[in-house]
Amino acid sequence: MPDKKLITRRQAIVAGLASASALVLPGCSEDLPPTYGHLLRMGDNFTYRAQRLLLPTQHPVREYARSEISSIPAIGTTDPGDTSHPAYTEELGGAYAQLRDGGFADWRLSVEGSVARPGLWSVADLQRLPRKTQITRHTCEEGWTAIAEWNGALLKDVLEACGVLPSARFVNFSAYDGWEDSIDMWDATHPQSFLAYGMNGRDLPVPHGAPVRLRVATQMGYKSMKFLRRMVITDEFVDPGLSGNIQNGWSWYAGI
Ligand SMILES: Nc1nc2c(c(=O)[nH]1)N[C@H]1C(S)=C(S)[C@@H](COP(=O)(O)O)O[C@H]1N2
Ligand SMILES: [Mo]
Repeated sequence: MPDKKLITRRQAIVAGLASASALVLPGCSEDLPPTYGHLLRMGDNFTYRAQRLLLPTQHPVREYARSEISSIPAIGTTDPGDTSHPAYTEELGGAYAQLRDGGFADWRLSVEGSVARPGLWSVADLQRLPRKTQITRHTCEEGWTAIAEWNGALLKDVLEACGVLPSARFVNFSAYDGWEDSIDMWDATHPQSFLAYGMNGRDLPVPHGAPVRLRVATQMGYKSMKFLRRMVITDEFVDPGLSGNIQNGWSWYAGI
């Protein structure tokens, strides 16, 4: 809703900085974001904790008008079912190709872990939840940004429908190109975190993550995982190792 007056995250950060004359980051382990025990990962601690201190409530990121939608390049895996793709495996890529050829009618998102009702979600199941739309800016670590409209279900609504347990702290995602990543509950329940099945008013196309991708407006583009396969809710951080962002030298936490 671009015409609605919202306090943007930027304004909130400025306000937070102005009042936080002494920004102390206490060493309470509960606040610690996960790291991989790697020296370079210490930056995660700082950005994560500083953002959580400055933005204790889930301020929305800026939304745009339809006229501001730009063309968004498809980055990384453009089709996990393409046998020539370096990430292709028969198990994942082959399975994706079959689902793609069937118009994703057989696609199911497996929801597991710290939920009262684990299960398999089809696109139609997600479409039965309230359909939400956001026009937000996608920011890639490679230096480009683009504005698109995303249509989908709030991740929060999906989690609630699955009966997420109070002990749950992380939502872990796996994709058909073998990628694994996670976000914390704060970002997962943010009002602009979507499981998107549509883009610019159409079904989500394959290069952009069909049939369903994560869309996390509060973090850099690489956190918005495409080609979703599995979603595991955990009480503890799960380190995906080389299947995660560390393979690219990217931080686990990439708040913007
Ligand atoms: N599964 C998967 N998700 C992914 C990627 C990828 O290669 N595989 N690339 C990420 C990166 S770096 C960016 S910038 C965005 C790009 O989204 P787009 O291809 O829709 O532009 O997807 C993110 N999600
Ligand atoms: Mo990216």
